[in-house]
Amino acid sequence: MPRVLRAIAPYDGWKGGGQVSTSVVYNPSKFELPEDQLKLIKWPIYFGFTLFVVGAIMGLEQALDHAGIRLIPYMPGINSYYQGLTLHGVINALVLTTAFANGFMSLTTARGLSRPLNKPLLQLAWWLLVVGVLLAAFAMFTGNANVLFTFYPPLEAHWTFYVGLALVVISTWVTSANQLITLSAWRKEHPGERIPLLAFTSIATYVMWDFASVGIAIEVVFLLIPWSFGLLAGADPLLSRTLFWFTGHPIVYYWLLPVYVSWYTLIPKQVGGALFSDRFTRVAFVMFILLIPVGFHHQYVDPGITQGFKFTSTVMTFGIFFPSLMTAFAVMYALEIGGRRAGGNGLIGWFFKIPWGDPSVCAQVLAMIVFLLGGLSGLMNASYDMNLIVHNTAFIPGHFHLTVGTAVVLSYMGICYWMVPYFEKRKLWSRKLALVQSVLWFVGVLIMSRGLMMGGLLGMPRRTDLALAPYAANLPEWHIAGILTGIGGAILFTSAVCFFIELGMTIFAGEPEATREDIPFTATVQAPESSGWEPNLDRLRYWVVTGVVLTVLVYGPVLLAHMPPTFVAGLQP
Ligand code: HAS
Ligand code: CU
Repeated sequence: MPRVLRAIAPYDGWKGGGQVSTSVVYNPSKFELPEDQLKLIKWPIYFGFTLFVVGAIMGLEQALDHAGIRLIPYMPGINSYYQGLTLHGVINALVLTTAFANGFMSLTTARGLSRPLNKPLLQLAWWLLVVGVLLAAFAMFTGNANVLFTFYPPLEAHWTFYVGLALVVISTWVTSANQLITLSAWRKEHPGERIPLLAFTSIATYVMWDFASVGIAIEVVFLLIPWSFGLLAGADPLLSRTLFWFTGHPIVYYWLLPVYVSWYTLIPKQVGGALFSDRFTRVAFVMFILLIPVGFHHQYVDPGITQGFKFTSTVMTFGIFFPSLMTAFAVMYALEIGGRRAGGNGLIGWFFKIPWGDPSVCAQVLAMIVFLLGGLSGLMNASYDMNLIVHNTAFIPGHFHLTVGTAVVLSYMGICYWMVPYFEKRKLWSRKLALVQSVLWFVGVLIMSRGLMMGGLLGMPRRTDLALAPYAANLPEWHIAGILTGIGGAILFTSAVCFFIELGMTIFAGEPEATREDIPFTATVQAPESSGWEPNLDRLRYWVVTGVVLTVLVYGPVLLAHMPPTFVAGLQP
C-alpha cells in the first residue's frame, strides 16, 4: 500500500475486537419496560406518523406547485397555498419531531438506566401532546392559522393555534421531567457511578431543549397568546422574531439529537461495529448545550440587531458545526469497524460490507450521506455574504429537506424498522419494501433539493405560490429547477406511501414473535473514566449555567436595547 494510504488507514486489518469493554446501558443482560409504559411510548410515535400522512400529502402539493402543477383546487378543505404550507411545516417539522422524540427518548432513557419511568408523567405528556395538536390542527384546518411554521407576527392566528403549540412544548418539558426524576432515583441507588451513555445522551438532548425552548415559550405566552385574545394592542415583529429564532436554531438540534443518539449508541451495534469513545460522545452532546445562542444567523437581514452581534452569531455557528463534524468522524469510524469485521479491506472496501440488507441500517446510513450535503449547505447559509444571496430563496428549503427532511426523518424511519417490531413483538412485514422505501427517499431528496437549491441560486423565492406567479413564466431558467423539485417531491411522496404501508402492515399483519428482542445498543472501545475530569461531563447543570451566561452576553444587550416593545396591529392572512 502506498505510504500515504497506510498513514490514513492505520487500522486496516484491525477488527476492533478484544478491547470493547463497556456497554452503553446500565444492565446489558436484560431489561424490559412494563407493557403499560411501552404503550405510552409507542402511541406518540404512531400519532406523529399518522399526522405525517397529511404532512406528506401537503408536501406533494408543494413540490408539484414548483413544477407548475396546482393540486390545491382538488384538495377538500384546503383553500390556499399558505394553508397547505402551514400544515406541511407544522405537522412535519414541529409535531412529528416532538412526538417521535418524546417517545423514543423516553424509551432510550429507560433502557439506558434499566429502570421504569414515572407512569403518570408519561400519561400527562401524551395527553398534553394530543390536546395541543388537536387545538392547533383545528386552527389550521379551519383556515384560521395560515401563518406558516414560523408564525411570525404581524401575521395572526386563532388563539387555539398558539395555545395548542404551547401545550405541545409543555409535553416536552414533562417528558424531560420524567427523565430527570428517573435519573435522580437511579443516582440515589448508584452514588458516584457514571450515567450510562444511552441515558446520558437522551437526557442531554432534552436538557438542551428545556433551555433552548425558553425563547419560544416567552414569545407565545407573553406576546402571542395575549395578543390573540385581544389583551395586547398588537405584536412586536422584531421582538417576536428574535425570541422565536433564539429557540428556532437549537430546535433543529432537538430534532437531530435523538437521531445522533441512534447513530452513536445503536447503529455501531447494528453494523457489527463498536463506538470508539465514550468521552468523545459526551463532549459532543455537551457542546450542543453550551452553544445555544446562535439564532441571529436566521436574522442577518433583520433591522434592529447590530452587525457586531450578527458577527458573534456567525462565529458561534461555526463553533456549533464542530460537534457534528465530530459525529461524522465517530460514526464513520464505527461503520468502518463493522465493515472491517465483516471482511471489508482497503480504504473504502469496508463501506460496502456493512449490512446494507438491514433496512434500519440502510435508511440511516443513507440519511448520514445526505446529511453531509445538508451540513455543507448549512455552512453556506451561515456565511454572512452567501446568506444575502440565498436568504428567503428556495435554497433554504433545499437545505432543510436534506437536514430535517432526510437526516432526521429518514433516520426516524430507519429506527422504526427495528422499533416497531420491538413494540409489537412482530417481525418487520417486508424487508424489501423497507429497502425500496429508503432508497426512494434518498434519490427523491437528492433530486428535489438539487432543484430547490438551483432555483434558489437563480433567485427563486421560497414560500411563494409559484404556479400562480406571473413572472415565473418569463424566467425559463427556473423551469428545470421547478421540474426537478416536482419530480423529487413525487418520489419522496411515493417513498412515504411505502413507509405507511410497511408500518401499518407490520403493526397489524407482521408475523408474531414469542419474545421481544432487546434494543440494539453498542459497547464502547474507550470506557468512561470514574476519576479525573471526565465525571464532570455528567454534571449537566454546570454546562447549562455556562450556556446561560453565554446567552445573556449575546442576547442581553440586543433585548435591552429593544425595550420597550413596539406594538403593531395584526394581519389575518
Ligand atoms: Fe440549518 C436554516 C445553518 C443544520 C434545519 N436550517 C434552516 C432552516 C431549517 C434548518 C428548518 O446559518 C429554515 C428555517 C426557516 O424556515 O427559515 N443549519 C445551519 C448550520 C447547520 C445546520 C451551520 N439545519 C441544520 C439541521 C437542521 C436544520 C441539523 C434540521 C434538523 N440553517 C443554517 C442557517 C439558516 C438555516 C444559517 C438560515 C438560512 C436563512 O437565511 O434563512 C450545522 O449544524 C450543520 C452541521 C452538519 C454537519 C454534517 C455532519 C455529517 C454527519 C453525517 C456523517 C456521515 C456518515 C456517513 C458517517 C457538519 C454527522 C459516512 C458515509 C460515507 C460517505 C463513507
Ligand atoms: Cu439555524
